[in-house]
Amino acid sequence: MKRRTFLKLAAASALAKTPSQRPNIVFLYADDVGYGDLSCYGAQRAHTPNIDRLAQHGLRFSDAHCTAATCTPSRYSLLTGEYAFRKKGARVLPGDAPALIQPGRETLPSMLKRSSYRTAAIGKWHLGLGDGNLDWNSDIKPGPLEIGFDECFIIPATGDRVPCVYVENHRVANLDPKDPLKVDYQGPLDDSPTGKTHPELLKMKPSHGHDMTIVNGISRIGYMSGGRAALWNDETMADTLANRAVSFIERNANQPFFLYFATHDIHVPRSPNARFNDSTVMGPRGNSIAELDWTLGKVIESLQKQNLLDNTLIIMSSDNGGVVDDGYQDQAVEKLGSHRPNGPLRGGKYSIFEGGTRIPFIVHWPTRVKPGVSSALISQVDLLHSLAELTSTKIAPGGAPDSQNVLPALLGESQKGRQFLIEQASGLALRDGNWKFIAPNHDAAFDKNTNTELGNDPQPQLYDLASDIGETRNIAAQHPEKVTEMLATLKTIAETR
Ligand code: NG6
Ligand code: CA
Repeated sequence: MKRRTFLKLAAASALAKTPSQRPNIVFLYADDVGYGDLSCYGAQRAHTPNIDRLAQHGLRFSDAHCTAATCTPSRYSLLTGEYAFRKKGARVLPGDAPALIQPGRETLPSMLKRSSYRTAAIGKWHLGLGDGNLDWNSDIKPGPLEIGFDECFIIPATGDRVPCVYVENHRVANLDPKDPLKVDYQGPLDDSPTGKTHPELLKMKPSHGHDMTIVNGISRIGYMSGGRAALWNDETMADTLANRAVSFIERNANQPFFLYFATHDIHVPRSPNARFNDSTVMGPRGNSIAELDWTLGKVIESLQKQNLLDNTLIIMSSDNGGVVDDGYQDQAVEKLGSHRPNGPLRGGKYSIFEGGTRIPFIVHWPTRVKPGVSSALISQVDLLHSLAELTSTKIAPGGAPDSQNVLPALLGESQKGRQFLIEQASGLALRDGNWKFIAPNHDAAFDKNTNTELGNDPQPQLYDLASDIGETRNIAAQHPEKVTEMLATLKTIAETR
């Protein structure tokens, strides 16, 4: 190595080691938590003291977004820095879907890994595993380890989809080879009772769908057989995942780490631990919010114990908006009372209205980020570029095409985030500052199962969110020139990268 290059490298690494440049990074990804579900976002019937404290000592965003109104596409965007509508097949995946993110792609963990971060994925995955013919009894790959995570302990898909087992690195955890695990989404693998044939066996009944293999008295989506020793326990899931997160933090206390911690809470089936039974008056949905808050508390406690809290950048967010009845009779509707999962926003999970993608987003980093509230328009797709900027890491050529550097907004140094943002549900919408344009869409306008206003309309919709955050007045007819302009912008962004 030439001397000059060496000196340059030495200088770069000295710089890189200054504490403010290389914080530990914890991304706590809650599932289905809506804009109005946390007390720091106005909830009255749910109390989230740990999350509130994070917001009180950190930066709380009022206009932050996941890229889509469901899980898989949002997570895809967060990890790749690419809008999910560009990726064929990036929709809610079955539990036996192949890996959606191909090894070799630039990802958030691979970028941080190049910067010597130790990386882990713990919790919900839902981005597919294997290359199409997965044998759950042998090595499960490609998966998180092939796209930049050093270790993982994951729920393969969702809590309500088979297989109901954890995968640790390349293997199903606790699998007994004498009881092989099989998964099928086409039909039953044996004559075991299902939710459909034996509803009397269920402790939580479905309200729609979810009537296939029964695990722990809860029928799921999809069929599985075998793997009995490996089955998870829904009621200790939050504890199991929190323990894994704490262990990762403890083991890596002496070097920068990136923890992608994706909770099962508050997705269905909502089966929080019995110790949260009286946490709220809203039944399992409310009590799952309490369990989520407890989980964050465990992470904070561990960081404090390791003396790492001051130099850890914690981001807490959600993968899509809130939903009440998402397929089980869990009293969520009956006990909701005055609680508004999506606060003042219209729609929710699955919807192209703001309730679909505008979600809680809190940034906490005591040595760098001043407490406050930010109205900057930012998206989870921007984290890859922004954290590359923060850690002075180069993004691989062609990587993260839709990710913008919003670091100044993320750190509270600027109130300006992006100008434009595409929101995705069954169709697309465009934000241009406070303007919101929803492209004409002939899909159903309402989902009876979940009681959701999906926001689809064959006519163009235009809203001014500055005066109408609830998207109640379609002013497209009054502003034809704005409609034309925004449709053109949406097309340009969607068709180019
Ligand atoms: C839907 C499921 C819903 C939930 C969702 C994915 C039915 C009827 N509904 O298809 O319960 O699992 O998919 O949620 O099966 S997400 O948060 O992972 O996107
Ligand atoms: Ca979700």
